[in-house]
Amino acid sequence: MMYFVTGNKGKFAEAQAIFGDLVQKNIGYIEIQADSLEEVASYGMKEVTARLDGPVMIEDAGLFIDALKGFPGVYSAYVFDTIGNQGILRLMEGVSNRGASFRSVVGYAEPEMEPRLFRGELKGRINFEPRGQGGFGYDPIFDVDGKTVAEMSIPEKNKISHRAGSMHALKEWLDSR
Ligand code: ITT
Repeated sequence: MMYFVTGNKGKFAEAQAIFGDLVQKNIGYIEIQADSLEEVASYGMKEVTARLDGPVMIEDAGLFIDALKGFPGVYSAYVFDTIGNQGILRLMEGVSNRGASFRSVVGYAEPEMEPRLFRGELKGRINFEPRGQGGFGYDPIFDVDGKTVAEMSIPEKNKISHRAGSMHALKEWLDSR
């Protein structure tokens, strides 16, 4: 059993398909204003390990758009909640370089253990219009080889995604101990 501290149901469903025995804790933690997902996750780990007794995981993710020099990056949640996918598409109007990546950093710790971080990345392209009903967040505008992530099932997304990358890295580390 492991706790996953997140308020995001889509993330939890994807993580559960990877780990199985997972318990969602929607208790929140402070996401500091920092330059990297790693800093946000490290700081978050301090807070959740002080509050929960047991194996615990958090995950910080973001969308990094090449032509926007990595924006929205660490501001992805705020940007999604304010301008959303339509706002991103508007910022990308007339931009031919559509390259982008989703990045994920997982933080993990057990009591008395120094937290560890694991990373994953998915490279793709920003679409010209949203497509698909699955996934969450920026998935409808993020295209991988002609299909948006929102057009993928959870098992399909979990074969390639940033989150599956970071979580499988954690899983491998756990299995290798
Ligand atoms: P937590 O409670 O786990 O922090 P959150 O939704 O705030 O949930 P993040 O800060 O990690 O999660 O996510 C930043 C933003 O990026 C947020 O708007 C997400 O919807 C979006 N996002 C994260 N992972 C995504 C994915 O796999 N596909 C599409 N959008 C994603």
